[in-house]
Amino acid sequence: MQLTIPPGGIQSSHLDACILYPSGVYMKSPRGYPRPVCPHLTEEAPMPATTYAVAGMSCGHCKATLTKAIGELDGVSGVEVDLGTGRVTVTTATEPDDTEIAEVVDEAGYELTGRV
Ligand SMILES: [Cu+2]
Repeated sequence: MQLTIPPGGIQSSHLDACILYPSGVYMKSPRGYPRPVCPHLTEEAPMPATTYAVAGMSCGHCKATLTKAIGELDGVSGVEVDLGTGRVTVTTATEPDDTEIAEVVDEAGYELTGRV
């Protein structure tokens, strides 16, 4: 079966209601329309977010440095740094490699003390 992802990708709100139109494009099914399981459910499954405790962050510069350093790792699609709580949440395509993340945090001058 030929799959075509519409421009802009599948919206998450469509995930429970995707049907394949003859044009080959998945769109939200009209109300009452039978709803076969959308193949994008597996492809577009929510990416895991892992939160780490990181010591040594104090300002916006720290935040920017870590966001960039961790964001450059393979498979990382998002980095959220919370200076107030000293936590860094990393969104990844697959289960993140803690050792690899700890390494870049260390290289940037901070210390990853573990998962939260
Ligand atoms: Cu700083």
